[in-house]
Amino acid sequence: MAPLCRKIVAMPLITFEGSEGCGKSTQVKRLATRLEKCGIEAAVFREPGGTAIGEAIRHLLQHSEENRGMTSETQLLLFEASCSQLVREKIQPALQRDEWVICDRFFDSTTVYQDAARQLDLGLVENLNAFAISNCLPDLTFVLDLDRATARSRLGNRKKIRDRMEEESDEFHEPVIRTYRELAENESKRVVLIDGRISVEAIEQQVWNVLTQHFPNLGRHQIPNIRHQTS
Ligand code: ATM
Repeated sequence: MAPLCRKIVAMPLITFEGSEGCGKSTQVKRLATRLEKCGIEAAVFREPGGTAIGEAIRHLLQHSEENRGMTSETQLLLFEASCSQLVREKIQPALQRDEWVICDRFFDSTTVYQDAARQLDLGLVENLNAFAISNCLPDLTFVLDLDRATARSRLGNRKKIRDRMEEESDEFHEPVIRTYRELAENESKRVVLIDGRISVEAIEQQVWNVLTQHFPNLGRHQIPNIRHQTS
């Protein structure tokens, strides 16, 4: 496997991961708001997506009717294409401008979904991931861990139209949940597992606690990328 490289720039790249219905998008928004209250403007992106090309790829993958027959191999390459565009067009420039970056899914999703769930070769997926993310290995990744039964009941209550991937069976989603847990065990310095069954507020607080441990000056208005401070 090609080595995953650390960023050269000092600004944090934070990613959120988890199986469907786990509440990660809510936490992405809450973290961005909380950082803003500390005077930190974070750039927020999602994967797949985040760029015009990435959003077009997202549509191809999730909704476009004529693509129902898309193979797992094609899906993998499209996810990698979206990621590589996002990294070069948005994430690297944002970090270089001294902005914090938060991403709703990133390359760990590709490892988990394309290898564990779609059963593509892990070595191949890891090599493509390394190529796509270049030097942008996240500083911290929060995985919201949610069992399938709870996710199913949450999703049942949502009004949103379900996309093609959300229509996958439990047999598809179970390895996703399991592999995220393994990832957190194997990469415990970077990947933090949080119980997705607790309240939205409690999850937000846990995320914040971890973040302030990692970045001790956070909230004390001393870190270099604080914007718009008047006093
Ligand atoms: P969100 O709706 O959470 O953004 O996820 C999009 C779907 O794309 C999600 N499917 N489900 N369920 C996970 C999937 N996905 C991959 O399969 N590989 C990837 O690399 C990424 C980023 C997402």
